[in-house]
Amino acid sequence: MSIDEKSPETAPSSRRFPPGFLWGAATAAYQIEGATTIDGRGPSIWDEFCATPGATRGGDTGEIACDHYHRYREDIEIMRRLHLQAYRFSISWPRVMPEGRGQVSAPGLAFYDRLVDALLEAGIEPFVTLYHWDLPAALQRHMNGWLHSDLPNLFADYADLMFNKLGDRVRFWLTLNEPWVVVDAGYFRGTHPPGIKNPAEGYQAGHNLMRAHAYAVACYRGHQCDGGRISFALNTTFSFPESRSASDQAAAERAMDTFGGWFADPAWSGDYPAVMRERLGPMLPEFSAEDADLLRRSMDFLALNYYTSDIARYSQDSQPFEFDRIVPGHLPCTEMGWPIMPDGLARLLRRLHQRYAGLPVYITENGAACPDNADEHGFVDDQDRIGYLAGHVAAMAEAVADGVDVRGYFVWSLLDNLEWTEGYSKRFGLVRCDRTTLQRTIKASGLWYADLIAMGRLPAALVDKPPVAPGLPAPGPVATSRCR
Ligand code: IFM
Repeated sequence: MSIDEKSPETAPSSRRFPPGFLWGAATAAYQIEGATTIDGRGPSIWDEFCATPGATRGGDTGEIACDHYHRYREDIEIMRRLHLQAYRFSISWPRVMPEGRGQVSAPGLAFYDRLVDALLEAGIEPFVTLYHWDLPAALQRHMNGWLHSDLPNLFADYADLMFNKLGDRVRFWLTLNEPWVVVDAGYFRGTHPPGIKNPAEGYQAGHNLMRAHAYAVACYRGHQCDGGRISFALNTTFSFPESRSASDQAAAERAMDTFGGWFADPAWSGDYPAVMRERLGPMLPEFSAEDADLLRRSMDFLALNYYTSDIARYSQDSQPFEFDRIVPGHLPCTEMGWPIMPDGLARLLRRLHQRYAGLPVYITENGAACPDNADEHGFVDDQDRIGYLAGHVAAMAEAVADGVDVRGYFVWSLLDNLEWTEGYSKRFGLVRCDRTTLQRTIKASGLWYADLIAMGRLPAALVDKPPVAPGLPAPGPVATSRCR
């Protein structure tokens, strides 16, 4: 063992993380809680969607999920064994407000109260997401969900309830998880509830989501919680230009502006990227001056969910933005069919650092679905997941060494859980959750992560020889056959 293996202080800067850096794991309510019909919880759009025959793989639902609602103490004990310093979870809106407005469920609120207390007792910092896709079904049924212009106000009322309840103990808040996915899957492609395929409605829903974010942030700032910070979780990719041509490079810029920029720009500057305004015309709603004011600087930190990257190619036929997003076919993929591209993370972090200058970054999700095989004891030796995580942690360390202010990293996910329409067939957990007994077993990746956290810096081997290819696609033609 070399000297810098022994002490974080003497490790080279490229392998150290700043003091106070938080290592965590993330989950979401509908994916793990179960207990969907007890203690006054109302139905969410995901309960209703999963009940539709053929909507999810194998007809899987969140009815039981990991039964975290009843087993949260056991799960926190596991977090302690993993040495987690932070835990990101979401509140189920219909668990605390069964109809989404008006009546409040005391047992629902009490659950999150107990959860936060138990986390703090275990020395784990809670990061709370207010909306991870489980809209109260009543709001969809009676108000048409995110298409209703008043939904942002109702969301702010719900947020206010949670700030009042937990704001004395929770210091990190996320209003929305991945508004891009809500719009893309829910309103463009119709694969998530509410199952709409209408671009104009998609842009309207996205607009109301960002207004909801802004109103909740304004409400939070009104509470003046000491040291509290708020943002929303942005999912996006780095788009590598397919070639060095000016047209491909401009296409890559447009690909990034219309993905991450679509949601992060309004929360930074109060409006959508210029390319969206120019090319979408009246389909893109306008923010009122008041909404724009609330939106501007409404992220106290940048919360990034990163899984993969892509390649952009100029294409005149692809209107209105004139690019094709290409999935590189020559790289290994996770079980989701997502190419493994840690270098995209390093590049994206540098780009975001320049574009949203001064914002600290937390990587609020990163992880891999892998074809886990459990042995007779339920143990999973998931070296592929370790490789994925190690490559991305190394990429993050590289960005930190370049001056990007990254302050935390959360693995998606703590537990194997309901991967939405994929049901339980795709497993992201550091911890296996047996589908019959719900027994939890820490995987090899969980043990690896616990060691990494205990060391507080990267092992030398990771820097000298990253376990996964850096992931920069070679310029030139790419096949799309290996990854979906
Ligand atoms: O499971 C999801 C999560 O709910 C949101 N981000 C991506 C994860 C993996 O698909």
